[in-house]
Amino acid sequence: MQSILPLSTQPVKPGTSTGQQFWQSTEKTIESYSPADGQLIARVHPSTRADYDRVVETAQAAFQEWRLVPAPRRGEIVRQMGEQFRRYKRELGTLVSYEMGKSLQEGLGEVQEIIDICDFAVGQSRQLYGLSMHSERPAHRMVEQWHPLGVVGIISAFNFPVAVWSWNAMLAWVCGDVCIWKPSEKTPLTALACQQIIGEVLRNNDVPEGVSCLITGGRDAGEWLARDPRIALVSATGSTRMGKAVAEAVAGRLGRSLLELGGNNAIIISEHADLDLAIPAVVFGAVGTAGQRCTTTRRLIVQDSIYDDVKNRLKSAYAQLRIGSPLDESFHVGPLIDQQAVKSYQLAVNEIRESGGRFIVEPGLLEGLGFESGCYVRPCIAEAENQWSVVQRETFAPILYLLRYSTLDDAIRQQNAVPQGLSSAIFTLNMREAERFLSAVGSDCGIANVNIGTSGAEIGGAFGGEKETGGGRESGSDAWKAYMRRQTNTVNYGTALPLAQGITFEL
Ligand code: UN1
Repeated sequence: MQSILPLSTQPVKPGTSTGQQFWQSTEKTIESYSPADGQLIARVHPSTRADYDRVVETAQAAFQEWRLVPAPRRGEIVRQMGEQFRRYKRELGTLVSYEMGKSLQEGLGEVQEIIDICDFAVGQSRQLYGLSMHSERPAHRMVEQWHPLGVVGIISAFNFPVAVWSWNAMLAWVCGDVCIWKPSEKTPLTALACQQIIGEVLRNNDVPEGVSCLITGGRDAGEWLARDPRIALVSATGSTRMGKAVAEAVAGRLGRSLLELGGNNAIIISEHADLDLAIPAVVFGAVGTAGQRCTTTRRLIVQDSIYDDVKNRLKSAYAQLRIGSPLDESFHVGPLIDQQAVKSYQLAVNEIRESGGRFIVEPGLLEGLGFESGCYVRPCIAEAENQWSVVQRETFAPILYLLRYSTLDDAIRQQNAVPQGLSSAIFTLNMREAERFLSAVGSDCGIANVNIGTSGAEIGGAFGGEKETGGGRESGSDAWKAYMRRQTNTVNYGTALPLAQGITFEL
């Protein structure tokens, strides 16, 4: 494990990844506890405002050079980073699992997402295409080109402590931008490990100091990025509340933001579904990462005629779930991130009961040997109604709401009747139903799947959602465009000066 972490018995100081340390010491430290066993695993210095300003200046200076490096060469450096992440997959995946609490499988899967986006970004580095247009004027040429944007601020959440950073950073780098990363204060150590892993590549390639920067801290540090006109793009992942604050601050200075916020994702199970596919998809979607993915399945909308069958199958599937240490691969479900998350789970459970909800799989807090951190809760299922306020909100915990429908249009209406719009899915073997769900009158989400669940998206597609999910798109498809500025060029290579729109102007 030590090989991916700075060797020090002192609280770790963040900085730029090539090693420069210009951090002021503060008495205060951020403490990272593992929800797996409740142990304090590191103390990290939070950045001061003065640290932050130094970082931004260093990043700005690095940008002056980095934007001149040919994009395929930037891609080559990202390729080498991908190799490093392949080399350290197990160590980093284990640290993700230990610091964040997701299962080792999912921790390794998260590092695999980094490797995948590195590969994607390498290809993208040779495909930063602009269009060419035919000018309406003779002897004129019109094209558009894409230029690097500047300093990109990345605010990431605890639940995907490293992958979401990489979707942003790898693309931003091939696009010629430089990055300042503010990881969640709940998972600072995995972020420091990533900086350490790529530091070697940056040093070996003489990449300017400041292409990859890290600041640590809570809300304050996020606000510095959001309010700072030197930050060309703020890409933020987290709660809708946080996203609204970032969006307001960035919009107030007419900056750019890319938001990936809460989800309230539903799966529709039609009477034409293959339940052998649907049930495991629902269970993985609802309890994977202990219900703390933004793509977690929170609502299940089941057709009346198969409702009881689905309910019974879910009960027996949940009875087989094994809850325990995320590092032990024989368990399906690990802990929540901290005791504050446990409180939100308990509050939601109480509210479900007060609203008249009936649990078909009971909630609960696990105690005793192996559960000393106090963060392990039972995944539960409640029969509920879509309009209840508890159902309308995203509770980051393994709580699944069971809803029912009679007609497909009613199912789609319920699926869309929440403030969030990230991920959605239908299980059906009926082609008409599937296509209707994907049509303009179907799901209103950024992600809509057929016969697979709501979570576990591949990096190749654009990732993000509508409404309170924030509208941003990250990772695949043409998400790279958010990290560049578009310039339209019209060149006159003739001997006359014809004006557009047929206007004549003679002197
Ligand atoms: C998140 O929870 O913020 O689709 C990201 C998924 C993962 C990413 C989730 N690939 O579930």
